[in-house]
Amino acid sequence: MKYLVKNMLGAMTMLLIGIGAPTMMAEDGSSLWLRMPPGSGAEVTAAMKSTPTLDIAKDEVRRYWKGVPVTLLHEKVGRLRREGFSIDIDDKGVRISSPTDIGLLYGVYHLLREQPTESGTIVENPTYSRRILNHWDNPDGTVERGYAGNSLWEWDSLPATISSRYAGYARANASIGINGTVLNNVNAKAEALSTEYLRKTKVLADVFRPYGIRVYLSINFGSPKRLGGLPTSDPFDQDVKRWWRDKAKEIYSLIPDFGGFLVKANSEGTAGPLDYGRSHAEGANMLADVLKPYGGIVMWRAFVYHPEEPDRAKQAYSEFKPLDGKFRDNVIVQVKNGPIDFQPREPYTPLFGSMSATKLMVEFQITQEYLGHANHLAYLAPMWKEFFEYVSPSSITSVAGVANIGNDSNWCGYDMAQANWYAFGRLAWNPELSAEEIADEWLSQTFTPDTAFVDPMKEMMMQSREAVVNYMMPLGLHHIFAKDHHYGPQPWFFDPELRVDWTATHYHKADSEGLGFDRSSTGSDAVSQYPENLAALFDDINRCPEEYLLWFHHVGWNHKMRNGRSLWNELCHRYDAGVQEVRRFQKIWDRMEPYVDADRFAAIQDKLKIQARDAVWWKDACLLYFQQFSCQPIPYDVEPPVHNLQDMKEFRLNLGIHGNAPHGFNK
Ligand code: GCW
Repeated sequence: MKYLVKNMLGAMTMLLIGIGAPTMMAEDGSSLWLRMPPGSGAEVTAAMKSTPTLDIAKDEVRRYWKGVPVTLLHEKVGRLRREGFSIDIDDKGVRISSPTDIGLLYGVYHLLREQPTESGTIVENPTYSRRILNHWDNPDGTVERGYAGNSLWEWDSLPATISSRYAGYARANASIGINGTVLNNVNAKAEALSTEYLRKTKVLADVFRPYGIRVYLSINFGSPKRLGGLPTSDPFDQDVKRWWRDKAKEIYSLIPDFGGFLVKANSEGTAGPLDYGRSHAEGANMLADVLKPYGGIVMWRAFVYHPEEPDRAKQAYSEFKPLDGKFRDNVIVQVKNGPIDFQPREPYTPLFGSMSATKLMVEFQITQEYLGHANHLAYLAPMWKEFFEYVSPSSITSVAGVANIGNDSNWCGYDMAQANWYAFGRLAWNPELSAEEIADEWLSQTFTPDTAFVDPMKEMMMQSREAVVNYMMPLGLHHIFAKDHHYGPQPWFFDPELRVDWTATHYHKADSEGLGFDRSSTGSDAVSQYPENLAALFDDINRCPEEYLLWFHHVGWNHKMRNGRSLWNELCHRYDAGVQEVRRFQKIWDRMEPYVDADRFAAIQDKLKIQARDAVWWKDACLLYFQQFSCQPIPYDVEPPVHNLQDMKEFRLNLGIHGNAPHGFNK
């Protein structure tokens, strides 16, 4: 009887929830960090004529601001730049001033984020005028290195159908100051520039414009030939130039504020000016001249490497440094933060600081191609801050980040990965912000401002990237990933049929003597590409920062580390520390249950479980493999392997859709 009553009550509750309580809907992470509680319908006035951007700004205030009346003003106060704003608050009202509508919208988002209560003045200017997401999205809906489902852009149903997520995407970006988006993969299909696709692109640009977001496209340098049917794509050919000029005219007639082109040329098999005996600068300048009359720019990537060059880390510098000063002023050379490829840790690319007559922008990777996809917690702000410790923010002109966004309901495939999208935007706005401050902001907005939650979570986020480095490739190891999917370990990977710089053994060079890639002055001499003081530091095995040791040196197994351990023992301890850290993260998260909704709590708990399992997999695979060369025992105080090497070699990742890492790996 009791049982029946209980069940009836249950059924009635379900009914009530179903009818009257939409707030009980499952928490799917789709609101990102934009979870402001409803405002008090505050009064908001704008001294100027309505525009779509101002309407959004006013609407956000009305819906989410709980305070004194707000006035929006077009005004160039003090040192305000185009997108900058100032906020003056006293007990009678808030006054947001900016020379532009978008500056006012940024001011509103700042107000809502900070919820300031005391009187005072805030002045904000973005450090960079271009803060751009790079999507590696393909026209067929797949996303290269994307782990959050398919592309957000529904090309098949555009231009007729406009998904509500387009505006949601634009709003999220505007709230953190991102003002540009490259819609398609740098491995670009020529069809991206077809009239059919440009019409679709125009619709996206129209949705994004009120949020201050400009659209850019990646182009295939071979488009005149592939799309235009010309016999060549030689940048010096008159018909080719005319083709590009006509294309630019078509683009700007549809999208008057089109941002420009992103180009991956002569890299990993893409077409480029070198195919015709022209230089990167000559190719880039031809496009720059075409876009110049419209105010467009060319972002030309420096991600190049050739099979003939024995050290891939030296390539971008060797190829681009001689071109310093040869690019038009509307060309920006886009350089990855590290000289190889978005590894968990790399020293910075030495091109930064050495091309004073060329505009440079940094390319960060927000999507975690090499840091556990959308399965591992790796808060990337500390990594990007590390870059800025070596590269002065003022030596670059703009910032790009490879997006981690897809059509998953939580946008990023992992609630915690949303922090990296957020952090990218905030750092692109102001690289001086600390990684802690950003984590604090994100946690408070995304979950709860309760310090009992924010403090331990912030500490965990701050340690998370280092944990990944430790269980994947500590002490400067790099690129020992499984071929293609870049998820699991495969330090033994070697294929004589493949170019050597696509194999793992090439990067770690383990042998009976030791481990690491010798880039010192007696090795590949990559050190010489750095400024003198750093070159000397990196070159000296006893002074080289230990986090870069195996990047720059081939180090003996018994080499004494600064803490007194041998290299082998230290390696074992680092792998172990990575694993133990993830277990600690699991415990921290478990204690957060009271502060978080049940759905996100369970989702993050699941992901941490996967990460803990993967960390052991990495540790066992790498230590057992390297042990064959060191011929030394794993120290007693390091957790012994639970796998054996042969099994690990036979395991294969069962890759899910579009190369997404699954939740398990199969034989
Ligand atoms: O990191 C490598 C990736 C490729 C990518 C390339 C690039 C878009 O593995 O998937 O291609 O870099 O940055 O061009």
